[in-house]
Amino acid sequence: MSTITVTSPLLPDLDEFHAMLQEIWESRRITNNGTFHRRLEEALAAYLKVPYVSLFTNGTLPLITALQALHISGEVITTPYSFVATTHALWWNDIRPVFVDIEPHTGCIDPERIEAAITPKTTAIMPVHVYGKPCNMDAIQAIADKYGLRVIYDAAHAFGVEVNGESVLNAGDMSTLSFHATKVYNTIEGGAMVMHDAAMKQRIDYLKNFGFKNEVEVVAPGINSKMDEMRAAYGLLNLRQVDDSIAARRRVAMRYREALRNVEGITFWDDMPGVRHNYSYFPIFVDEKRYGCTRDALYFRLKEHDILGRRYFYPLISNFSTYRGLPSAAPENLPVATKMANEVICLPMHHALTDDDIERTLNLIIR
Ligand code: T4K
Repeated sequence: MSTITVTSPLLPDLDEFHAMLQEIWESRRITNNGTFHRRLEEALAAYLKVPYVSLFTNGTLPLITALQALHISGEVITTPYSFVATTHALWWNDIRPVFVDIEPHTGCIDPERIEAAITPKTTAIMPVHVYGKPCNMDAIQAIADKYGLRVIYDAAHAFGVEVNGESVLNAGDMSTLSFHATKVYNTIEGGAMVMHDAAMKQRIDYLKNFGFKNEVEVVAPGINSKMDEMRAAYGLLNLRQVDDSIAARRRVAMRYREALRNVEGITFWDDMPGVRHNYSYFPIFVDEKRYGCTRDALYFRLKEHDILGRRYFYPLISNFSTYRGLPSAAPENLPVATKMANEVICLPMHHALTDDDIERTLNLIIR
């Protein structure tokens, strides 16, 4: 029986990719803001309905660079329920993370708990649209405006997500994306930053190229995080098929929901009204008492049958050794996140799942 992985990369047509590689080979321009890099930035800005996009080599460096560009220091309020890169970006900037609990109906930071965590050292909020579920952006912005805080969204999971026709990437001061192989849209490794004005786009473009403004001027101690031409070309091809991929993921989500709706002890989220979801993940939550076995028992049962779900995001970031000692990391401060991390399994979710794959997975959950 074949292995079913939690995700599988969207791959461009090899012949088309080869034709693009041929073009790159002939031009001999293989990186440093080449033609494909520029074309992909424009194509993404149009697709995502955002004013400016700056490409990066992954989804972690735009987070680190955004904090640098906005001169964020002191303390930043963030969520413990995310991939560890979110908090690591703060650590790399010598910023103290302050963890705030999440909403049970989205998994995103709970705006009602943010104000209590603000201190004179707080300079920003870094929320995550976890699994592509939109944060409560209006409430977060209202708090940020009241206290003069910046908002940087980790939108690694939120490619193409819209609320009432507006991209979630337009919220806050900046948003960052990951184009890792495991994401809805991938450039193998890759990422991007979305910003609102040309001056910031210019600054970010300098920062991701060591800070160089021209051959002789460096505006700031930047980093090297430029996407190369091969990945940009690959990204252009994948952009053509991402809508079909999202539609295929949606069909998987619909089947999972239909089959699991009345399974005692298993819960999941439905679509939110007015939201264009990207179905990047399909988390289910296992209530041990009602389901009759633990989350881990179900996780390992799936694994024994070559179905590789993932316990994203267990352990919580606040439980990793680097962050465990922070006062805000105490489990009593994070009851909703702690419960979610202990109950979650992300089921296989990607465009290439067959009906057999889906039924094989469901049959092991519905006993
Ligand atoms: N912020 C958030 C909220 C994030 O979730 C992430 C990354 C970031 C920031 C940082 O973005 P990047 O710097 O990574 O661009 C994955 C990814 O490495 C990571 O990008 C992602 N989030 C995180 C949630 O998950 P793993 O360790 O779970 O991946 P792995 O290698 O176990 O792969 C999962 C499954 O996917 C495998 O069982 C097989 C399948 N797979 C994977 C790869 C890489 C394939 O079929 N083909 C492949 O090439 O981390």
